[in-house]
Amino acid sequence: EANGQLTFVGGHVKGVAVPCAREESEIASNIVYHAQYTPHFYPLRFDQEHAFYAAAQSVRDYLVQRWNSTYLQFHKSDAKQTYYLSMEYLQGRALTNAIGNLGITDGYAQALKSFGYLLEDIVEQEKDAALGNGGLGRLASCFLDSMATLNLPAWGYGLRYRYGLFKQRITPEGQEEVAEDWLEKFSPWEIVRHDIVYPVRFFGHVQINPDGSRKWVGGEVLNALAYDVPIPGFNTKNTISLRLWEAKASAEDFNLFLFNDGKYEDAAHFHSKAQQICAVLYPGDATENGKILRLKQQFFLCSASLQDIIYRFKERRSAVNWDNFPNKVAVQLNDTHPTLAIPELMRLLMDDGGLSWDSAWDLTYKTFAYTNHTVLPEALEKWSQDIMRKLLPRHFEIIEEIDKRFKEMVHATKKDMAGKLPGMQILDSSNPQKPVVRMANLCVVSSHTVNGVAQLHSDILKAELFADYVSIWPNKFQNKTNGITPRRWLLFCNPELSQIITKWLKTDEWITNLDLLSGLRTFADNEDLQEEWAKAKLASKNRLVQYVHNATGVSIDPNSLFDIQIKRIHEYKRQLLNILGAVYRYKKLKEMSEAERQKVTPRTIMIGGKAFATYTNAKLIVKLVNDVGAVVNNDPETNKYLKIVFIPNYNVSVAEVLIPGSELSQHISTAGMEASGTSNMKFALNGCLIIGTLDGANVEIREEIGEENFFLFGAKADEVPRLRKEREMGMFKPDPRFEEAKEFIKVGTFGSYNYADLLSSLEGDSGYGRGDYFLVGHDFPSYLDAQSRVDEAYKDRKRWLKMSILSTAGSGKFSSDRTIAQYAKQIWGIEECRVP
Ligand code: GPQ
Repeated sequence: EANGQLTFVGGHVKGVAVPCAREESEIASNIVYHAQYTPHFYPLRFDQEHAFYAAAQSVRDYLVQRWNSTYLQFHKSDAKQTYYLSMEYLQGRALTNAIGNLGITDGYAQALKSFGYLLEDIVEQEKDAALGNGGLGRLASCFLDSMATLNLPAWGYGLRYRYGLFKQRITPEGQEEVAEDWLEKFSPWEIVRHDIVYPVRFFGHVQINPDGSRKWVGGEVLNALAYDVPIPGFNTKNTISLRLWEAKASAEDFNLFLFNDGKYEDAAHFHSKAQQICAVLYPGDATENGKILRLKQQFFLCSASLQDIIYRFKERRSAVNWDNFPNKVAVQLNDTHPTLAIPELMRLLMDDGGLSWDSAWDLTYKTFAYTNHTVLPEALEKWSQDIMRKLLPRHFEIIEEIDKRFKEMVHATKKDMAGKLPGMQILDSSNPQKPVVRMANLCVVSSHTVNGVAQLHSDILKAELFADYVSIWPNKFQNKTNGITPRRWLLFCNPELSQIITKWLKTDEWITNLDLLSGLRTFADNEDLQEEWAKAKLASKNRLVQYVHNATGVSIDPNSLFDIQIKRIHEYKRQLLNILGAVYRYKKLKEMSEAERQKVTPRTIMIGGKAFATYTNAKLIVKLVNDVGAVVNNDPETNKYLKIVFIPNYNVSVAEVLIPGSELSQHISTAGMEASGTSNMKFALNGCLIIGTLDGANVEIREEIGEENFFLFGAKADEVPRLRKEREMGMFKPDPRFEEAKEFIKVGTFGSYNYADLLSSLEGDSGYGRGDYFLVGHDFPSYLDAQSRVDEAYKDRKRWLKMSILSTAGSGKFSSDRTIAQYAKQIWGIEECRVP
């Protein structure tokens, strides 16, 4: 228009036709259009990879149109919005999800067929976007899916890491990490917004102005550039954004003088600094440089996102009334990683906005909410005060002031709690050599709401980690049990089972109202359903057999019980308990006669997961599983009855193949240590039975699906401290079966490496890295008993199928739609804002 504005009609610019074909022929011509006119490849070829990129670009056209409509709707309504700040997102692949959510899967399958391609081959061409480590990052991605599907005005903010989570290779030495170049070619889903750029400062100093106000100046300034990824909702036009920041230096920072003087590296000094920030997810933090880089990453996310949030707040009103800010903005902190958003908002409001401390604090407190995802002490972030003061001098001042005022408040209004201040205060200088900032404490003090991620976890937070704060703010603490998106984790990854569910429930509304799955309970004994159910499971198992063969070369038997544990490798998750149980099973099989063996339930145990690159014991566990598998799988005497497979490079798209094909899955962490777990929910949803401890969300899953359908074992969370103490007093008597399993490894059954170092962590009564802190020995006998109950149950096919159906039927609660609806109502105070 003459005023320099574009007029949008239904998401696209007035007068411009947009291809929004549903017909196969039109979809095909859109794909061809992209292959021709937005080419990224040599024109005389059109192989599977080219077909993927052209198809994805054509899908993006639909998304862009819906995206624009969504922006417009949010802008016009000026509704309160939620901003989800997370250092991690584990998005996985996007094509199946996008066409599925848009309801055009059949059209794409047909169109690709006309080029001689199968949709299932084309989707395999996409690389996983793995901008996260594990559960916390995948939760963020499930939440975005639900926010879009529930038509909530919400944004995700993150970082655009060049190399996401490493690729795992398995060698005879164990795990090897290789950089994963997910952007090697390009991502068809991201759109760079060249006009959305904010400066972010590091280092420098605080300047005190004549009027007493303060300003942060000097240091280095880099730019944050926005890359947007569309997040389509299911069965709605609403398409929200995941905005990922990339660090850039400006042309002015390029020193032409030095360059022409032959000093090429010095000339591009700032450009290389910028590249470091978004180079990798979680840079190693063993060195001081590594720590500074990680803190830079965190601040970069926080500063760019808040500037963007404030820009949007201002853009929507002619005069700025800051009082309105918390009525328009809710910020959710995904763990403590984005905590610096708190002092950054204070700084922006006071130093740029001219507000007083009290006004700025009032707005900040009403804006932030914090989710805690762990009670493990080593995972609670503590930053060196020295590093923080150096990198962010103004923020450090603000944190000191928050801490000071908090302590004053306690002395003034909660006198009886004053004695507890050493544990509650933000700055901990009790070790003068290493004074630290406790990020969780900063979050609790500065947020209006704090939540845990499963009922048991939230109870532990209130009773232990944050107990003292509960006396001060009894209403601040909530529970929001995690959830998973039923689109990716059932509808798209398990179409066979989905069809059966729709057929028996006579509706597909379960896709957005997962509680309807409980309707399957009535049919749990129905033989027709059971037969259809078994057939779907077998189809998924066969797909998994193929996958395992391609990935590892190992042939597995689809008639054996498929037993899976997939998650990050960590001592508290106790993959070691699993493998010791498997070793014991193998030893018993070896001791049996062939006639006895024939009565045993055949099993295939699959274990997958990545170990942090510097976590020695976790890496040894990976090696042990592989070493055990190499012997067991090649033992002709027993390998009809037992196989043990390590699944390499576990990630989101691998999970989408493994979970539908699973029959038993292991969620066996030491009670009280797994905040929630979310793969437990994915398995149960796909009709897989669970062997597990009373930990995290297992507790609620068992409640929902019925205790008779859950293989429970192990110590309870409230027994763990006593058991550890008893062990320290030398009162623990190991079960002989436990000693037998360890001994079988030590004598060299599985190769020349004797694992003395790893196994010694399970021995002794106490000491660093000894004394079996995770209670593997204590829980081992009850674990074996639970496994025997599994073997018996599997022999009764009808009973097993019934339990499987009841698992799915009881999974309704674990939809992330439910979780997000609760956050929206009980924490954020936001409402639906639907594109008409
Ligand atoms: N979790 Cl603090 C992570 O994946 N990474 C982290 O840094 C922290 C927690 C997990 C947690 O271990 C699981 O129990 C949860 O299910 C998951 O977060 C999501 O809440």
